Amino acid sequence: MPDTLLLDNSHAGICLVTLHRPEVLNALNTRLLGELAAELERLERDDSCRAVVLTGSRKAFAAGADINEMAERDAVGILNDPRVACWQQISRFSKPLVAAVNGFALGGGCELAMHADIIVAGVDARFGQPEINLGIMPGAGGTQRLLRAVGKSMAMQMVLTGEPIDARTAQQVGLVSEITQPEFTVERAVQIAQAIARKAPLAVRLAKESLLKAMDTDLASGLRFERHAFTVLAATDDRREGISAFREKRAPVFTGR
Ligand code: DAK
Repeated sequence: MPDTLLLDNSHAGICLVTLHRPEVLNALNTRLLGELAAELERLERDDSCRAVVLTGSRKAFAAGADINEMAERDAVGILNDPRVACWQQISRFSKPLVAAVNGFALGGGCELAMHADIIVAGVDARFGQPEINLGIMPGAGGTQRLLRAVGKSMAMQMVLTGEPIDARTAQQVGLVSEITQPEFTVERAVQIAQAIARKAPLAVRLAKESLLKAMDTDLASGLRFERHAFTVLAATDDRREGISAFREKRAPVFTGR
């Protein structure tokens, strides 16, 4: 059992993963990142899990990399840093991932939230990349995913000043899809995950992959990928079922084939 994560499987089809190092605002140390990477790898293979919700506490989603642990690493240690493999593992997760963010999402915490496909935030959430204040810079996608999410000017401002943005600004610039009262953030994220979990699994998987392609490829290649994925889905039982259900005015029963 992981000791830096709380796991809740009480919502059908959904696994709710809660970061749990409350004494340090969920600072991401090697243990937590390793446990999270391992858990996502396990959920990847678990057919009963259709989508994952990732959250932290009311005060902090995560306040970044564990600065005390970072202080122990020199340049050589960073080159062989086991956390790099954890981040790579997390970024390969192919099922839908919804982040429910309350409080601080800073540094690695903001980067972790950006690994999610959808971010729902409490009104009190703060997103920031304060690494510059420590004489470093983001190292887990904070320059790449943030720029793609919020555009050049806001990403530059956040990374170069280290100043966080609030939830409303995060929503205005497209980092966050919805804002809720903090007590409902997780509930809303679970609702969204459940809505996705009811759809045809192959369609969800390929749609996610296709959307992510748009982040890192040119339009022609992205369109080629989309056409290919669309053609693959044309041959599925779930496509036949979806269309039949519509015509027969009933709810579809998807099988994932
Ligand atoms: N690490 C370790 N401990 C932390 C922490 C952190 N990031 N953030 C907070 N804590 C601890 C505090 O030290 C404090 O512990 P005690 O003093 O009680 O023992 C406790 O959590 C409560 O925090 P505060 O007392 O500071 O609470 P406040 O409400 O006053 O302030 C705050 C909250 C979030 C504004 C403040 O704690 C803060 O500024 N925290 C640091 C935020 C930060 O700079 N984060 C960026 C870290 S650098 C990598 C990839 C990515 C990264 C690194 C490597 N590779 C792929 C290798 C990422 C780097 C970063 O994220």
